[in-house]
Amino acid sequence: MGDYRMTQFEKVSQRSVQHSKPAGLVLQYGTAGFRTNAKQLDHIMFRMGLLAALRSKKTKSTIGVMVTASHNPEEDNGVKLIDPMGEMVTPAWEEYATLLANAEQEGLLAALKDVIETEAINMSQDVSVFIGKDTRPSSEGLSQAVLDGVSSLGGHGHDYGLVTTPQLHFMVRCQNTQGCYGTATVDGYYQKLSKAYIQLTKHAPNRTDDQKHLLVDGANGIGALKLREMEPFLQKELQVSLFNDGSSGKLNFQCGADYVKVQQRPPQGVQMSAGERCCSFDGDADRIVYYYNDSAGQFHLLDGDKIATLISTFLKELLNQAGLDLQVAVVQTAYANGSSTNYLEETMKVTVRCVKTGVKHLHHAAQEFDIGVYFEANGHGTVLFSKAAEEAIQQLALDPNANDEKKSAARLLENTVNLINQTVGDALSDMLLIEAVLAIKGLTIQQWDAIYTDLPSRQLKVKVADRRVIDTTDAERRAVSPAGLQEAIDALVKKYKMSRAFVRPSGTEDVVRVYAEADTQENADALAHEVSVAVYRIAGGVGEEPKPFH
Ligand code: NG1
Ligand code: ZN
Repeated sequence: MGDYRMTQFEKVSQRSVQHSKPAGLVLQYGTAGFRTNAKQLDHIMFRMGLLAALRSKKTKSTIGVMVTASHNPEEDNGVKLIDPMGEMVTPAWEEYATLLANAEQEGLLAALKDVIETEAINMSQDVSVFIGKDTRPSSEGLSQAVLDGVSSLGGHGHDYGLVTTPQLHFMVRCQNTQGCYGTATVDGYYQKLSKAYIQLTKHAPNRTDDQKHLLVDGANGIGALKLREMEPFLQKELQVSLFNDGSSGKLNFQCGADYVKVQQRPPQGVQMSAGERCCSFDGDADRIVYYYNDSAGQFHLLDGDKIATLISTFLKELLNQAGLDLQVAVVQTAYANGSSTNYLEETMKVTVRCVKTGVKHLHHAAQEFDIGVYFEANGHGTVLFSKAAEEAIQQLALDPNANDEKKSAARLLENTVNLINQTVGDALSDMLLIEAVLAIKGLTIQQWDAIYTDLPSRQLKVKVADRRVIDTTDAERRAVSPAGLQEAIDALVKKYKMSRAFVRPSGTEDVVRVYAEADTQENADALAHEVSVAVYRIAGGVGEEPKPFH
């Protein structure tokens, strides 16, 4: 009794041959999805299309698939899945992603059926998947492979083409909230954000054109294109000089947020005068850092920690004015500068929580508070408002009995909520929020920078044979294996003042990351180097032993 129509599984089987897996290749769904050289990713994309289709059936919602490798070099690419409310896919499904990705060609159907069975997925349920990509040359073909995966399970994929990562997250949430969060189009995104931004800047009426001026390094990526698109919506309330817009330079090469943060120097290709406010996006525009050169030519970086401080201070002040009793907390990782943590806890009296590296951990922790501000030091971050907090703000803004000061604060808070992309860190949204806060508070970038002074720090990488030999605890601040490593780090840290150091295996690169801070830059550099040597010797370093930093 053969069925003459092709079954779904036969179709998957047939199409998968066109996206065949190199035998023996093993890849992990890491802190930011799959990420490696683009040449190794075609089968991964097809399979993530399949998995997104299953996730859509399971959740009866739209799921997102973003093709990007963020701040990695142009020859890399990657993919991550977006859950219905616009957040990172839930951990159990990261495991399925790894399973599907590593099934050899002949085992793919069995792996797929395993997921279907374990999750009891109703295969007659409809499928809706939103797909976006960054500007890498490889993204075009790879996003086609995702679409192929979706359609071979009979699903409908909506291809948004070139979008920033946070725009796709935003649109997934809009779609699954039936428009409550906004309209699921790129224009809908510009409209929502620009409206809120223009409302906020009305509270800073006398700004000069100079004060509205911002230098932006687009990392030669998608953020540059999308900023150009958004500019007309901002009605000259922000006046941008855009550099590294992708017209000639290479993606993330000597520019972009990661370069500026890790190298602690300005990007190539930006003409900065003393005191001018500048910012850099990363390659998919979900990170932002600010910086300026002072009149002595000294470079000053304002990273995710400074951003979190500015935003949480602003929110706390507004809540006070509004008389709203809502708790503001800041979520950081071990990479947060010690001075920022100190300032937030001691001076600002806000709750600070430290979690493991990776956006999903920060996002999750931030959800536990009325208002959770989360930022990685590298500039990825946003603010989450609980439903109760949003309702309290809205109610007060409409309350006929509230006094003018309270009402005005509530309206400012309302527009702040609308300006923030609550799904994920968003360079465009964060930039507008920072610009609005500086305008309303009448702060220059130097005054913002002076809120607290960073401890000098240094980040390094060490190559080891297998980075999984390093296991950590206490939000990655201590290594539990290999034996002797933590003791070695403790002994080195003791040699310096105001010092701290930790190591952890990277989730996106085949390296061990080393972080150190101390009272002077020389000491931070020396400590980072000494810890690198300890990692090299105790954790199976490969290649040459790390050389001193200078
Ligand atoms: P890994 O490679 O796991 O350190 C890096 C960043 C993370 C996060 C991810 C995703 C640092 C030290 N690490 O992760 O914070 O942003 O990339 O892009 O910045
Ligand atoms: Zn990114």
